[in-house]
Amino acid sequence: MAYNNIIVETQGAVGLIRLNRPKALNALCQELTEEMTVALDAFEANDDIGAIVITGSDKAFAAGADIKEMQSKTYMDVYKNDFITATWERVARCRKPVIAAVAGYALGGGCELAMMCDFILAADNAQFGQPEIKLGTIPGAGGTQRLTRFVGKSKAMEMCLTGRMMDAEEAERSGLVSRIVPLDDLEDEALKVAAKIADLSRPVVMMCKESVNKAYETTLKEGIMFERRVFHSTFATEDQKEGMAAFAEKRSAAFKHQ
Ligand code: CO8
Repeated sequence: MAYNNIIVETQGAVGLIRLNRPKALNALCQELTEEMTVALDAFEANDDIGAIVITGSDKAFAAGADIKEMQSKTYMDVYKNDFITATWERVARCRKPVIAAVAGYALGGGCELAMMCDFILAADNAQFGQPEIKLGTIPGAGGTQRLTRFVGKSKAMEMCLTGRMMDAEEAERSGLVSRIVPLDDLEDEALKVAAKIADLSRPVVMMCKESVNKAYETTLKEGIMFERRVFHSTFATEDQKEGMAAFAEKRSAAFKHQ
């Protein structure tokens, strides 16, 4: 498929999706949203891909949903179509690991998109925010929910109520991003981390991701039980046998992804 708003590449076992609407600071218009879904479906279906990186430009990961496209929509338009967020949840439903490599603005839906990924690597110029309140609306793709889980109620509340931005340092300090990388190194670093993950046992990586995500959705007791059962089930994979044999034999593991 030819994409108009994203650039899709593969680098070895890593799928790279670059948001590409530079004139609109990568605002997430409807067409971009649909293209992202198609690209993710293709990477998920491709056995040669073990991890996915989503990135933007040096100036903007994404400055939010497309305000100009949204402004005239009525309640019935957005309600009937479950406007935009139902589609974006595709990112959170990915079974393969997805890394957000964020430089510049990650605002509104851009911040929400980054938070739907499994972890966020931030360039030193990254700025995060949920400025919807300044537009007379509220975050609509998980901003009030995921941001609160990442940074706690007080900071999330302040950010959502004032719309102020958080720089990379503050985002790292408060647990929103896993770490900060110099802007020039961001993409290489994200691809390197993704390649490392893609080299591991892919089914076990998926199980691990499911288990960490469970921590957000259930009680500690149930999460621990879920984890234990998944841990047990890794023993049914060939890759667990290979991984442990390789350790004992002092060699690198050659996972077959099964
Ligand atoms: N939508 C549409 N166009 C945008 C957006 C946007 N979100 N952000 C920037 N642009 C456009 C500008 O209109 C401008 O276009 P033009 O040159 O034609 O006037 C161009 O991008 C460059 O922008 P600026 O001139 O404003 O650039 P600055 O460097 O001066 O400012 C800012 C950068 C601070 C990022 C500024 O552009 C800004 O405040 N943008 C809006 C940020 C915002 O409010 N985002 C939240 C949008 S609402 C939302 O995301 C709801 C989420 C719903 C779910 C989404 C699911 C993923």
